Amino acid sequence: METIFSEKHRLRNSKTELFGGELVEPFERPSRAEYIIDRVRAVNLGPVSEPDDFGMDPILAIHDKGFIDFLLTAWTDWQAEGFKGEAMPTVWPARRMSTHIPNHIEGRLGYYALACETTISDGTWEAAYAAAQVALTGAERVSAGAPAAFALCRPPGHHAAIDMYGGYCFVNNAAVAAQHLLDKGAKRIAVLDVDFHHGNGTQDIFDARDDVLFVSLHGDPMDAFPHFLGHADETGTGKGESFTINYPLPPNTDFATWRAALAKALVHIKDYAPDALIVSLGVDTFETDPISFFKLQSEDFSTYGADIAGLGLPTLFVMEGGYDIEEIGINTVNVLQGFEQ
Ligand code: SP5
Ligand code: ZN
Repeated sequence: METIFSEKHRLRNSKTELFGGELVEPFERPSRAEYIIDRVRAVNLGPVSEPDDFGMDPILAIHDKGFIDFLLTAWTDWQAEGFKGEAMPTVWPARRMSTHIPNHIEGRLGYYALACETTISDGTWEAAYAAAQVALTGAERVSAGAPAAFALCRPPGHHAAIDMYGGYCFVNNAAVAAQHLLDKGAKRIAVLDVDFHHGNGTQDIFDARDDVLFVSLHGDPMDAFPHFLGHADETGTGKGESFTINYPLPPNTDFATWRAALAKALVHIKDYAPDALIVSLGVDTFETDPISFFKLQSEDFSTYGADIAGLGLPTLFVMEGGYDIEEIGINTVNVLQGFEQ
């Protein structure tokens, strides 16, 4: 399987994350991608290629223009205020407040953020842009007939909604790739999100659409980030009704329980008969992930990779989360090798 990878991921190198009331070194850090690409090379998974540049249009096909303009200038605008730390919101348009978009950067941060653990700093936009190009290049390969490709995106994307960033995500790489496949002639795309966290951004983007099926297995939002989306009763709206399917799972879910939910998800995907599958691949379901509560073991990732391959669909894997950094390369590549066996 070909891997698409850009060294520009390193430009996303924020120094702080708000965690437990303290500013800590971010869980989503550059070494994540280094461990994964090292493992890809160590097992000879296949060629590693640089992304092509598809420009801004495919990003603007998914995201609100005002939101992207905000991301482009947020760090400069923040610095212009003379603040010493990295950019983070401190105020939100909460219940019954105005939704006018403020002028001041502190107001705009609150308007466009869905969470404040994720800071914006130097290079954030450049890395997020490169990650989207990685996903687009992977989609291009699958569109051209590759049975599978791995878009090693960093920063991740599945929490980024039409006009919101957060959860370490800025541009929704999987959604940008899905739209690209549709634009290239696919009629239906399925997105299977196996990251520990609910893919609220992807769900938001395709909520009212029937040309993208969104299926997610994740920690129950009653107990896990992003807390405010991902319940089983969210099934899509309007034309998109029944094209969103959520499997929230409780703390300490083991592989047997997780795999049973995956089996149900795969039946829905098969029935939908998509032209291609996008897997939002987060390996934060691992038993020792520092911020998650599922109990998958390394060999389980190989097993479920093979389960996904059973669909027989052209498949683009798009990297999302995973924070047990020492094991992230093994677990990620186990899925890809399990798929190829
Ligand atoms: C892409 C992705 O995986 N994003 C995840 C963002 C999660 N950020 C908030 C984490 C809050 C974790 N609280 C964990 C408590 C652990 N005891
Ligand atoms: Zn996650």
